[in-house]
Amino acid sequence: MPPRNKTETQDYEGDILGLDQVEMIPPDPAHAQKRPPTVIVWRNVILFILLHIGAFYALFLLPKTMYQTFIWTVLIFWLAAQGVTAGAHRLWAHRSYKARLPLRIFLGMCNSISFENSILEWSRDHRAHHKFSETDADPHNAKRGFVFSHIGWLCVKKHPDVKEKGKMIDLSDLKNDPVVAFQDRHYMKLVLVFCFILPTCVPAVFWGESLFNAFYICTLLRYTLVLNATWLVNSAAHMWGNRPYDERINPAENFAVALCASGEGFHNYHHVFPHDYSTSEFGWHLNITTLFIDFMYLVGQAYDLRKIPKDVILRRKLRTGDGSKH
Ligand code: ST9
Ligand code: ZN
Ligand code: ZN
Repeated sequence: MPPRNKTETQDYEGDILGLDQVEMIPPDPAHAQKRPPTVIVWRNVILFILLHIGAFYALFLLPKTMYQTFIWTVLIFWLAAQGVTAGAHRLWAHRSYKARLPLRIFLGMCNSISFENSILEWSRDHRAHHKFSETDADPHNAKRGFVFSHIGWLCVKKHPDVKEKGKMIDLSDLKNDPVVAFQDRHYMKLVLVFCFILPTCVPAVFWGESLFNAFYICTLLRYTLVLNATWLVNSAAHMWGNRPYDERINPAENFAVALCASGEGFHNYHHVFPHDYSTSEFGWHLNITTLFIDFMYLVGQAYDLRKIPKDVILRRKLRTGDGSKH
């Protein structure tokens, strides 16, 4: 492995974005009871139901699919995943490494395949998720249960605290990044091309797959899988697994989620050290995204990779961990 640029590891206790410290806001049952009534956004409910029915139907088309279409679906899944993990999450929301313009453009395109809201909106919600973790100001507050943190939060109006406290979040770095600003401005057009048209048309044009099969498998099934893999980080990885770094918080080390979500399941570590570019104590272990960023570092597209020193991790484990090995 090439040596990392360690210039920024010294500020691990004072992250510029203020995301490194988990705010230990004590539970307030009285406040939870005061929650305003949930307003369901039926348009989203119906669209998600239709999407999942389409994805389920696509499973029956798989045996009749050309093998090239299958490979293409895996590739598009992987590109969309990198757009979220290496892009929106590790680069833009956490600034855990820096990327040159070509890589930022590539990740911006990949992110548009994922159709998970623009990088700007995704990062704003994610910064709120870390800063106000598991309170009403956290957009997918896991204290409201599995369904809410998985998909429910996208089907209801946000809690007023999300909007109110979210105003405290600084987004100037994102607004000043031309790739992020461009993607936000042209978001729906980019999604139409990268999430829907390209994944569907490439198999039909290049190897004669039917548009019908390509639409159901490469678009609906792949989109549904990427969404659910991402949502598992908010739901399952906030509920099940060991807590070797901080037993006082719910985010946990969940290997199944790490596998599905391209390396993003080491969530106890990530909430304790959110600006580690690997989102894990370890490198490539169940973590294709770290492999990808390391490769980008090798070819000069990624730099200033931030890694937490081993002695700091060990001290933290001894102080607040649950004693589990991993
Ligand atoms: C999707 C996102 O799926 C998934 C994100 C998951 C994150 C996971 C993180 C885990 C770690 C990374 C793991 C990656 C793993 C990847 C694996 C891949 C294999 N702060 O939102 P609005 C204000 S998207 C501050 O409309 P409503 C603001 O003024 C799926 N302010 O609220 C805003 O105006 P504007 C597809 C905030 O009306 C205004 O409020 N997309 C904040 O309550 C209104 O905002 C969908 O399904 C904040 N945080 O509606 C769309 N938030 O924006 C779903 C809001 O103009 N979304 N404000 O500045 C919606 O339809 C709506 O947002 C809503 C709420 C109905 C949910
Ligand atoms: Zn989390
Ligand atoms: Zn994060």
